[in-house]
Amino acid sequence: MVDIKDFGEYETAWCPGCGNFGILDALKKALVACGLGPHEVLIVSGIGQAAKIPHYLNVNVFNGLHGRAVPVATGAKLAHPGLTVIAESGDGCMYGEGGNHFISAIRRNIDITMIVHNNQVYGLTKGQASPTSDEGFVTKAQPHGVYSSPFNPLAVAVALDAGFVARGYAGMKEHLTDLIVRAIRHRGFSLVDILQPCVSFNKVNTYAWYKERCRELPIGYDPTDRELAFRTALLFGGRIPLGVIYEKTGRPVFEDRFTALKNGPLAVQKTDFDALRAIIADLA
Ligand SMILES: Cc1ncc(C[n+]2csc(CCOP(=O)(O)OP(=O)(O)O)c2C)c(N)n1
Ligand code: SF4
Repeated sequence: MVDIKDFGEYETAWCPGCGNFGILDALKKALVACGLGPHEVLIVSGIGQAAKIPHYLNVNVFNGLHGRAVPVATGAKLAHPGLTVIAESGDGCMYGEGGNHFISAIRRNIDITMIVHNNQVYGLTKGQASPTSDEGFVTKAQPHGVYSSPFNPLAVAVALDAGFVARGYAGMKEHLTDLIVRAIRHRGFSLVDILQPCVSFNKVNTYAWYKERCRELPIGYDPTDRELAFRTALLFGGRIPLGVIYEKTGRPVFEDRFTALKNGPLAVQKTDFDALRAIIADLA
């Protein structure tokens, strides 16, 4: 049986009080609840404070370039569909540098779980605005306040008909654990956007700020109602709904369309070098 200790305990480089700690804890608990052993899980990240998460877990890991977690996760899932593949990074990494990959993964409906630590700021590089920063947010790099309007990942995901769209909060660990479990179990692309206080560089969206606003979705909320999901995804400010905002099953999953995978995972298939040489010769 899998135990939380199997995922290890490591010293971190995060500031005391950072929301990343709650997310790491919830993730470990979710993996245990799913009964997944470390060898069955791959976590891919990019660059940033959130992207250090695989350094602090005993699982298969790949820490790549800024914004490139999703393409690596996609390749890994195609090579080995039996793995539980999680792409996990910050809002800058996933929605800024990796924004187009986010959109493409939803359109493909590849069976990966995307976990985004959304602190509405670039933490690692000391507090510049990120794509989810509110308009007017003042930073050292944006002394007159942010001019652009914020990117809304949930509304974009619902608009693209993503199969599973959820929002959690790092300060509500049990609730967050349940969301991650449901996201991992969902077959197809799933997004868990997690509100994460950055105690060093975001002095607006603090624990107290979230406590006042974050509310679980009402009992009876129907996540299969896409119009309702879209309206819910637009709520941010006075009230912030948490939970599974949209869920849709039955969309074809990307890896199921690959004839090459009918003979088993690429990871264990033998390479046909003669066929490969013939293709290269044809291209020459
Ligand atoms: C292509 C590229 N652009 C910029 C950087 C510099 N950089 C490193 S981390 C980072 C911001 C990370 O912010 P976010 O993804 O929100 O994660 P956080 O640190 O807040 O967890 C930036 C801009 C980089 N490493 N590579
Ligand atoms: S800078 Fe912010 S995001 Fe980075 S470790 Fe510190 S509190 Fe966390």
